Amino acid sequence: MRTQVGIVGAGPAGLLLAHLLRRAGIDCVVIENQTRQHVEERVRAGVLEQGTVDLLTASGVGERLRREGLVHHGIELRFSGESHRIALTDLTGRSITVYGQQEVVKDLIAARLAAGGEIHFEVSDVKLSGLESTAPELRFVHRGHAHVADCDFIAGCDGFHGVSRRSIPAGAVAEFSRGYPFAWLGILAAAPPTSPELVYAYHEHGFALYSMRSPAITRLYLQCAPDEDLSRWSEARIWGELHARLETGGGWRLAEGDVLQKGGTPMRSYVSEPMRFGRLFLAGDAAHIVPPTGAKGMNLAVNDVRVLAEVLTAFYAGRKEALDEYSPRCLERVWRAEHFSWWMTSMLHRAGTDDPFHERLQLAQLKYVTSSRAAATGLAENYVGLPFDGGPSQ
Ligand code: FAS
Ligand code: PHB
Repeated sequence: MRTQVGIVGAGPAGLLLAHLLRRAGIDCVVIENQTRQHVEERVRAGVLEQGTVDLLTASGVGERLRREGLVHHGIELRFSGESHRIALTDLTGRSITVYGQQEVVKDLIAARLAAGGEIHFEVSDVKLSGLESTAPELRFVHRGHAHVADCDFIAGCDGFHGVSRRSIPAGAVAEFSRGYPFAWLGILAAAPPTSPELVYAYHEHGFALYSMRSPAITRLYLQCAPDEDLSRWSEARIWGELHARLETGGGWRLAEGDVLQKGGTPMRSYVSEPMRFGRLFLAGDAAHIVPPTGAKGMNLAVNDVRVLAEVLTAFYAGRKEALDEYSPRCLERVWRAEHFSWWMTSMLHRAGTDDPFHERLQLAQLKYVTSSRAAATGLAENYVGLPFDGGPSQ
């Protein structure tokens, strides 16, 4: 088959890129190695930045998001038995929307299929070649048949463990990474949220995060060991730790409910530079990973493909040099988000080792960010999402 852009991966990055390219009149092929059901049911991110909401809405896939998304104007930081609200909208004029990543994926799949586009699910044996030529090839097997897509460009939107980044010759990229001595255990519970906003808790037992998905579904995370055996976490133990870490002296209580899903999220900071090799462009988790404490992962993927759709549109309009803008423009935002995600993670998680100096630094940072308008504004403007391409933050 012949296409302008071969897209590997039908997660938020690949699907939104396909949507934006179609709107620009650019043809693309989307291949995905999982089933449609798998990608639509995979529970991951939950917080959309203002810019993400605006982009999805402006590009015509925000109708259900506007109807079902929960718009929030603040978050809470809990430590030393007290709760402190960060008034996101008062401080920045922008808000966040709580809307599960899987809902965004469902909306984008529906939009592509409704527009007559295709998504090749359950592909295998994906191979990229000719990346330094002007006619890269995407080979894959689908329903037992081998296919070759002759492309102008390939977009590697296949996540951290995908094939795209691994198709770049060693030495052609610089990799930057940082590990953490903890991970997250996450649950989805059939319990009505009892807090109107998200709660980030710093506690001697470890970090906990209170989030939600709907008026009937609560989303909760707690810090655990990086190699935690989740089978050792009974529901009773999970709820016990969540009560201990989230409930301060203020009388607020966490509502329990049936645990619908339980899973682990590894903590990693990672960037691969540049986000391009010849005619291969990496976007989203294929190029970078952030610890989820800052709720940046999916939002970064959105910005990457927003820029990629722009530069590809410029290329086809005759501005060949636009391709060179992609990686540097994306990396500006990537590194800002890497720092913010590392900073939120370092401030809120117990390091696991007895380090009283580090704990006092954390408390000093938490007290400062909840008592100084300037410090709170710094957290807020990163959390709601800085304007795209470094525009004015107010
Ligand atoms: P994705 O990984 O979402 O999508 C890549 C797609 O490519 C997948 O569908 C995969 O099946 C497919 N693929 C892989 N290899 C392929 C191949 N060889 N051929 C074809 N297709 C292939 N972020 C937050 O902000 N908050 C969170 O709470 C949060 N929780 C997370 C929990 C988990 C377990 C994980 C892994 C990530 C989490 N993230 C979170 C980050 C996550 O939301 C990512 O940032 C987001 O999924 C990035 O989207 P994509 O870049 O599209 O990558
Ligand atoms: C979520 O609701 O899944 C969520 C919210 C905020 C985060 C991470 C995950 O920082």
